[in-house]
Amino acid sequence: MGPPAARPSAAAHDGQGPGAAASSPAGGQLFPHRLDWVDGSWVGPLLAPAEASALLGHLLTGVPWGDHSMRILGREVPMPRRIAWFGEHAIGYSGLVHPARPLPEALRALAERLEEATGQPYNGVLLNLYRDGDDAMGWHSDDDFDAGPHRGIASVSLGATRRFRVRARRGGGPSVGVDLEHGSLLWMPPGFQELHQHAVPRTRRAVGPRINLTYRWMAAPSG
Ligand SMILES: O=C(O)CCC(=O)C(=O)O
Ligand SMILES: [Mn+2]
Repeated sequence: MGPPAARPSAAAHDGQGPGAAASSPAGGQLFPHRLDWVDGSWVGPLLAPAEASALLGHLLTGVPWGDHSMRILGREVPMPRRIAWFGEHAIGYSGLVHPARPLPEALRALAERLEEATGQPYNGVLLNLYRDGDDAMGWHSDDDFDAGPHRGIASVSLGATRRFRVRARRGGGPSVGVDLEHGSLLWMPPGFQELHQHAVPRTRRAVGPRINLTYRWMAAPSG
């Protein structure tokens, strides 16, 4: 990672998709055809379209999706997406504790591929299901859990292409966006969450369902 930047670097281009060849390996493993993005993050194709479609279909029907609510300006409102958690440890999310639950085989196999691609292990994955363009995710950073020594996040997208936006946590400045396509991987390296927030805004385009999987490492709870 380069030196800390107050805002996304000039290398980020709005709406740019994967395609640029990588010159440097990630975590000691070469990941070809990636686009280097903001402050050490990158996006690239991970799963072939048929493989991504098979996984999407499997997860849409096979995952126990949960509907939750969130508090905005003192009001309880439905969360505009469905979620599920699989991981070695419980996670606190949206005001609830989601218990530890072993990763199903397909998600464990994907964790191993991500470990190879990014050079970091993963022991948990948060799944978000965006049913259509009205489902979205507001500005936040993935820093509300103890990631121990493995602070990178690997984010796999399946289904409809949605724009993922990033902005500096401090100092203002515009956000930059990248389209996350079916079967793509976005890598957010250690240190990224401390500097940046991210969001998946609503879209007026008619889009079908999208599932995003954020793979994380969570340290064992102390005490
Ligand atoms: O859907 C996405 O691409 C982002 C999901 C996300 O930010 C999260 O799960 O924390
Ligand atoms: Mn996030």
